[in-house]
Amino acid sequence: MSRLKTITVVNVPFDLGAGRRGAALGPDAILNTGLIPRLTSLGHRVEPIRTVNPQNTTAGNSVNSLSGLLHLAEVAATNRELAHETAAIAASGGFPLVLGGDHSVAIGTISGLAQVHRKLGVIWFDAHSDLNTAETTPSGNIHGMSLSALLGKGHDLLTGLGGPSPKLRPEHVVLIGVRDLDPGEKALIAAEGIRCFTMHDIDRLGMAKVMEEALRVAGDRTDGLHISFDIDSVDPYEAPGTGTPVRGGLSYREAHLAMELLAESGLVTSAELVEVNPTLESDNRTAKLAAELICSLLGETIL
Ligand code: 6HN
Ligand code: MN
Ligand code: MN
Ligand code: MN
Repeated sequence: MSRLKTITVVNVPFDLGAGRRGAALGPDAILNTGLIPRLTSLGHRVEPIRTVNPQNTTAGNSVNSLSGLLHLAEVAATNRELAHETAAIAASGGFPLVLGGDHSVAIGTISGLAQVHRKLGVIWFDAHSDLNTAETTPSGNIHGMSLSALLGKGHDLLTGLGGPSPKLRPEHVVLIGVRDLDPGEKALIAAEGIRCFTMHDIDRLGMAKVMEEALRVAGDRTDGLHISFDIDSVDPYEAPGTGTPVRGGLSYREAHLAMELLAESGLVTSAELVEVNPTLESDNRTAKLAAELICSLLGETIL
């Protein structure tokens, strides 16, 4: 796969999958840092931006408390539309770059990609694992359930979105940066045998070794590699503008090194950057970091 890509940015200003509002402002904050000219100067071709325009309303029966899932109808509708976009971009050989939004948008991004890549590998950077279900969730927030839905566990409206379930096989998924798991998530990681590099593992092995192994797992007999990057994987010192910060995360350089090694691998076919919440900071620090990490992933180097 060529290092120079035809990139289509898909904005998803949606935050009803999270417990607090504000991540809907993430795409604009990231773009306002000058992301597009920077990608162009790397030699990529950048197509006109697409925006998935969800009904971001809390009116009516949007809180579906019967199922225990908050805003299920809105999450499903937004992700259905997003899946159409990523499927079309991937089918035409382009590189979909999704800007969230909360992490529930991974359901749409990856459900679309799975229509084109039957054996998609995913590297999921996150302080959390997003492996809750309606039975195990402590919050009802669907952004904590996106990876489980993609693995076929959860509400039919989420698992069945944009094609048959499951969208991903557990042996093709790698988690990196994890440090806050709920009991049901720990059980699912063990039951499914999902590769999980916690912060403890990163401390012990170093990020270079972790990425080498992650690429081996997610790149082994897969036909595409997606990067789902929750900005809360990075330490809150560098990324304070996010809704569910957890201490003890990736350092600035660890995050960049991971992106640089992914770029070097030449294997990445799509990416998403989620959970930037500009309302929680005043200096756009987290959006700037997000844009930088995207550029590292897409080939920007120090020298
Ligand atoms: N995220 N495990 C918690 C929950 O509510 O299920 C937090 C989830 C955070 C989700 O950051 O994408
Ligand atoms: Mn997440
Ligand atoms: Mn998270
Ligand atoms: Mn927790």
